[in-house]
Amino acid sequence: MAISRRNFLKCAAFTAGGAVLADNPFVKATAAAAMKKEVKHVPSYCEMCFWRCGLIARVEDGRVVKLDGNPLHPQSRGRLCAKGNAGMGLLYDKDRLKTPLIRTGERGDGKYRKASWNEAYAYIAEKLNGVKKKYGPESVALFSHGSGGQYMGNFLEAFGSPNHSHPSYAQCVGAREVAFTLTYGQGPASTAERVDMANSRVIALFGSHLGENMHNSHNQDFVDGLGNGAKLIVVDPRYSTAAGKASIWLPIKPGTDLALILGWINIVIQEKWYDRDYLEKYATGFEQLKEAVKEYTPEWAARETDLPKGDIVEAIRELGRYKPNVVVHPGRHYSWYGDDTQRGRGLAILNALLGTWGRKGGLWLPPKVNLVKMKQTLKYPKPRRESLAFGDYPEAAGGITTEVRRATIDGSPYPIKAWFVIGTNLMKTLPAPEKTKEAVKNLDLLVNIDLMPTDMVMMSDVILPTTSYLERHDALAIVTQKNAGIAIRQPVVNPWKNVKPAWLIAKELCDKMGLGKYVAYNTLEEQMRQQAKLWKIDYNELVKTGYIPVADSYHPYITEKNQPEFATDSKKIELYSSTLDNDNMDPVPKFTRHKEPPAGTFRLIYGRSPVHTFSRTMNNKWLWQLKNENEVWLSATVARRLGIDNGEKVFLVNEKGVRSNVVKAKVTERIREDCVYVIHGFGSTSKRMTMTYGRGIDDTQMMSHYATDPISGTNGLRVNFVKIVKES
Ligand SMILES: Nc1nc2c(c(=O)[nH]1)N[C@H]1C(S)=C(S)[C@@H](COP(=O)(O)OP(=O)(O)OC[C@H]3O[C@@H](n4cnc5c(=O)[nH]c(N)nc54)[C@H](O)[C@@H]3O)O[C@H]1N2
Ligand SMILES: Nc1nc2c(c(=O)[nH]1)N[C@H]1C(S)=C(S)[C@@H](COP(=O)(O)OP(=O)(O)OC[C@H]3O[C@@H](n4cnc5c(=O)[nH]c(N)nc54)[C@H](O)[C@@H]3O)O[C@H]1N2
Ligand code: SF4
Ligand SMILES: [Mo]
Repeated sequence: MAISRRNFLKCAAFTAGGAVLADNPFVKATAAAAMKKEVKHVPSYCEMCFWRCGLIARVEDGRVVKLDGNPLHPQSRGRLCAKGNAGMGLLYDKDRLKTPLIRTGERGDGKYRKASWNEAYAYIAEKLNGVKKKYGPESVALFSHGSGGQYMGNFLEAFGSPNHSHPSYAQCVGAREVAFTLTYGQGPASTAERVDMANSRVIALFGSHLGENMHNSHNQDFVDGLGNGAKLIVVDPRYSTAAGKASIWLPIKPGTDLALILGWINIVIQEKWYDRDYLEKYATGFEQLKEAVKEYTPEWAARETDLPKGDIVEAIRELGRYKPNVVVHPGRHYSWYGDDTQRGRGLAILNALLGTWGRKGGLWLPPKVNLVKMKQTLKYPKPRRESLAFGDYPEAAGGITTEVRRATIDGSPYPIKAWFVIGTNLMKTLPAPEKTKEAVKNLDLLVNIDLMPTDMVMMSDVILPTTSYLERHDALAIVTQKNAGIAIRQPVVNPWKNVKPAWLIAKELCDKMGLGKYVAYNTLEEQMRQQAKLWKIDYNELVKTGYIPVADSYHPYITEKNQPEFATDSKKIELYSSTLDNDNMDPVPKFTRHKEPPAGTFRLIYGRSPVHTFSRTMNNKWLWQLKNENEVWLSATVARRLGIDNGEKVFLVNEKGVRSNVVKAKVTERIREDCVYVIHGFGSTSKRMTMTYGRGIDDTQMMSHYATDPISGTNGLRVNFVKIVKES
């Protein structure tokens, strides 16, 4: 049994106090203090990123001193990643917002006065009523990321607006969800991606820089798979951490992934690597697919992708040999080049040909859970107008942030005049940040609900400071991994200063606007208890353990009795998409070339640091010590040509002449010559973020361009070209 810190201190105090130092008053005082320390272990779940691992907080005298993974929770399995471990850095960040603030100067000049919550609500209510009267309730929009979004979403609906948008759709995973839904009738993730890497014989990654992209149990599965002898194929213009573990690394020309995918599909069909029985039973459109891809020969794919033909062929044969216990990882961050739904369709089709959906080592089947969520008791009013957040994109499946921004600028199809922003730093998250600034100029009201004085927060009219995930309840979470369970988020410590959780802010805003009837609870916990009762779960037990598994009747793989269901029109896997055909889009993906970097410029690509999440952790003093600035990766050949030494100070200039901050050059053989790479999230422009202000390159600042996917409406962000300039 491990000695707890409390017992250890007790022992130490006892020996010290009992012998030589018996009369030392200082020792007596500390010993007494140590004896009195109240130690608690409180379970909850993490939101340093959106993997939402179960955690156990060690709280001493009301202060969190350590966070560990909850062994019961399938997404942590007893461990947290570095970001999760550093949660106290957010909780106790001295730069945190402490009280509501109302702007007194011009937008963006950083001048605010402290306000009470009532004053802040009154200010918001007056402006909202003005917008409603002049333009209608639908002229209010919400941008959200994270757990607070649901409560503010309820507020928006009660107010009468359908304009809720999410960076996790248009700047992240949207195109994947659309692509897989077109093919399989649903996406490849439930709570998290259902990739059975721990049991795969061959894993292929397109981008998907696992190990840098640090989602806890996903990386555990990846490592287990490699430990079990899985072969790894990595397609990445950069020799990523994952590429370092690969038996085949394909340093693809950026933007040509679809050429490789189509080439592979063609080889699978020509060389008959596909799973014939599986396709006969579950898929439709094979003949049309075969016909459509026959022009995509290995020679052609090699030319387009700048990869050796032999490697292309060998990699796909390796997948074919071990099918169906293999997986072409569906990926997560999809907003790359603007043809991202079609790239996703290609990955979905490849998996279908290899028969991986519902197979061990492939993509496990979605769990069927019979857990009904509590319904809104009173129906929200029907919005007078349709949401403009879906644009004109035929398969848009989520609110598109950049559509709301566009409508805010040009007022069509109707004006947007107020923004609520919660849990997203739009200045770092949406491409073409100059457009975000332009849109904000048109607003009558901009409210931000956040913990930190970020770039976006410091543009607001009203700043509402909120609790961190360690200080609040959030609605009970259904966790669906290979099994299902319920997880609780509960305060591990009392909220500090004058901050409030999002559920309370939404409720109080509803009250203020005369919409209180739409909120059926006094405290969220009251509702959580009701929900637990409905699910026949012991709430008190959940409070103690953090996670309770629910009925285990679930089988991850296809068997005779356990058959997959596909919610497509044909009820089969659609290799040829009739929906896309109806939309006048390519029913089978076609390759189109993307613009290449003009001479003297490089394509800007980006990714993650394993110890940071987007732009939200850069001011965290623990993580700051691990990494407080990014660098520009550039190829050693290019560096020689430009006379840049490793570690030399450089900056980037984009096609519109926008200049980045200065950082060190990382001269390396680990990247192609046609691109440069930075880690996303750095380069804060907010002086109140004292640890991170002005540090590092902001990739978003360099993204004057983006390419819109015609099917899903999501953004392609890897279409910007930059020059590298030596500071000297
Ligand atoms: N530590 C940490 N982990 C995270 C996050 C975080 O913020 N921090 N965020 C989470 C979230 S929400 C997401 S969406 C994911 C994002 O992480 P991923 O889904 O892994 O993102 P990708 O864009 O697929 O991968 C980035 C890699 O793509 C490579 N790349 C660039 N251009 C191309 C190209 O044209 N073709 C190919 N094949 N590769 C290319 C880059 O070199 C880089 O190695 O990470 C998740 N995990
Ligand atoms: N240029 C570029 N743009 C990108 C990406 C990229 O790699 N490069 N990645 C894209 C991807 S994959 C994603 S998912 C998005 C992520 O985009 P965002 O979710 O906008 O990510 P962050 O920049 O971390 O902003 C999060 C904000 O939430 C605040 N916050 C943290 N915890 C809480 C909380 O509990 N409550 C509230 N109310 N606020 C909180 C933080 O202080 C911060 O202001 O960005 C996308 N945009
Ligand atoms: S992966 Fe890390 S940061 Fe994300 S939820 Fe899990 S412990 Fe927290
Ligand atoms: Mo994301």
